[in-house]
Amino acid sequence: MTTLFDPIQMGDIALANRIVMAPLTRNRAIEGNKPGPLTVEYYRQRATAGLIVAEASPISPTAQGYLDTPGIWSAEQVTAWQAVTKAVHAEGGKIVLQLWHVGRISHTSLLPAGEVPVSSTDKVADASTFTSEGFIPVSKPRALRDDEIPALIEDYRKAARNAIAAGFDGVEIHAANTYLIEQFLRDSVNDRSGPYGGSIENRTRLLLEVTRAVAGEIGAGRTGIRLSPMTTFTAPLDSNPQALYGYVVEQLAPLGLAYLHVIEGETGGTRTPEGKPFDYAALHRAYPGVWMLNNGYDRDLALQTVADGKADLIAFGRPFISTPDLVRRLRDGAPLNELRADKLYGGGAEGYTDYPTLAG
Ligand code: 8OZ
Repeated sequence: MTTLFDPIQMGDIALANRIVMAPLTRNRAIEGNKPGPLTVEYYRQRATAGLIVAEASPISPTAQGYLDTPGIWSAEQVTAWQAVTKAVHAEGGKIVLQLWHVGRISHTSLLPAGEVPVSSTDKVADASTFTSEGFIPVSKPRALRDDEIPALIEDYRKAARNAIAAGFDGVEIHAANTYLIEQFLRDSVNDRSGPYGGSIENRTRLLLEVTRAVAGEIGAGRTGIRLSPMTTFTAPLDSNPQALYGYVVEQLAPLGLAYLHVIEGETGGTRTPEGKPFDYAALHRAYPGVWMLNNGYDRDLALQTVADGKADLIAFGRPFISTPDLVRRLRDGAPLNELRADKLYGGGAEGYTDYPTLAG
């Protein structure tokens, strides 16, 4: 029987166990949107994870939507990330970077002078973002023109190349949590006509073009994707999530990707939103590759889910923030540290690198 603690080959990446640190925004980047020394230490402390998915990282200055997130567009950022990947590899860990474009979840004050957020639509999101002025409503976006899409895809390709130059084992394309790619996927946001709007096929086109570009650049075996069919973070659900995400998975299935990462239910919230059923097992049946699940897993559910073959990998978010030695604690059945929720976003070492590990 397979357990959570067994190794697994995931595309080109060999993992020591099936416990994944989920991508987690912590807003502790230093000047130039670079990971600093505290971030090196934070990931080093968590390197016993089978895989770390490093936090969502904007692929270009225009892709940013929150204060102090670390980017992957500049040479300085590549150098800064090298310290992170080196530290994780020295501990025997594996680490991929989540490639992020926020789309319309941004504010002009976070963008290069004169720019507004871009999206599939020019409709403003009913959402706020964190800026130097605190939490404020997002700016009205402009709809990307079809002829701007090739440059956008080029930004993803360059970011993937940069991630490999920074020493990452691969990348995860962030197609979840109602950011840019999901703003194209869902008919609740995407009001375009033309090749990127209308049918499910057209709304999925951007995701597939990005995926092929990234996989073509760094190898499919180093490319993963994250999806969140039922998350309503900054946008309503699609009118037919089962059909939309069923098509997405069917299209991704033959590409030979490292893994597919699916958030069940509402990201960071309930796994089973009231009155909103979704058949995740149907997606899994349609996907032949490595299957990662996330959201609200505890030890028992994670052990059972892997033992039952319902997932190959389980990603843990908040448990990995509070408990750097989560793998050992899960193995021993030891209790986890308490999360300091007031230290999640921004700040320094407190609630970031000062959580204790078990002695001995
Ligand atoms: C929390 C705060 C800011 C960003 C996501 C990247 O939801 C995020 C995020 C989460 O995927």
